[in-house]
Amino acid sequence: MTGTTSQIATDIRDRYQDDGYVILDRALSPTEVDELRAEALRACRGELGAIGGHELPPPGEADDETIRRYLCIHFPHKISALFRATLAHPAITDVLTQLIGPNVKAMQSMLFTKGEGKPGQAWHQDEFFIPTRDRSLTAAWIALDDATVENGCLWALPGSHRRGVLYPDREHDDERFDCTNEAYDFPYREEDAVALEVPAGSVVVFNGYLLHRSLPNTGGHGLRRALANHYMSAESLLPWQEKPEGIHSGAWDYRDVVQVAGQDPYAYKGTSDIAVPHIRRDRDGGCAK
Ligand SMILES: O=C(O)CCC(=O)C(=O)O
Repeated sequence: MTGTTSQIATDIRDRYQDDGYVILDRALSPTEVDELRAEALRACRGELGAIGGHELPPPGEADDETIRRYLCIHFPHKISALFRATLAHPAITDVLTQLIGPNVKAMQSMLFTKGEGKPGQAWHQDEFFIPTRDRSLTAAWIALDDATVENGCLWALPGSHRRGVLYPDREHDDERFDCTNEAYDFPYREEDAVALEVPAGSVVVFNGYLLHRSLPNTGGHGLRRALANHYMSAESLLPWQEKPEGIHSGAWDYRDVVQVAGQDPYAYKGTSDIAVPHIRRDRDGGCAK
């Protein structure tokens, strides 16, 4: 590493440790962003494979209308070689290996299309939903449009990851947000939140304990697309999703994972096919179970 490169690496690590996030400005090229947008449209058209909760568009429906039906598709990397390859985008793995360690695996992707009027997601910590044993969960949120306050960019409470505490969660009926539970009772003020406005192609890399949210797309200027991928240290077991019967809880390790850097110390276990791509419920028709 040259002195300059190593200084950049130190800056990234310092900022990540202090704030709980770093922004990689325009890490993906405009061509890569265009390809991901085109793949997002194919997913919404149902051309990539089955997605739970998805309905095939009526014949003749305009692409614009088709993509606006949905808020978020979970696990698009399970039906798309491009989304799967993007998990291991070099600009992202380069930073992940500096923050997490040499061996990194991915377990989740989420494709947000978020047209005008679609809700945001209330305050939450990703580790609440995806618990790692070593607290290494890290997100790479790739903006596929310029993300602005108006169209529903991410917001973060800088430094809120540092206590390493997971706050309680509850259901809510706040119309601004989708049906995902919200975190509450945390010692940070709304006024301290910062809007993470970033140009398309930029990546917000953030810690699994960082409190973050997004607001609705209230703009009249189009979609706010983003691809959010989740990673962790390959050394840590992942006690996520339902544990199969008969396995001791301490041994449960979710293995529907993709190795994106280094070695997998648990390669001898093989991988499984567990995650099912599906549409996230937004507030259409309410959030009743
Ligand atoms: O993109 C959004 O609107 C919300 C994303 C988010 O909160 C997440 O990826 O954890």
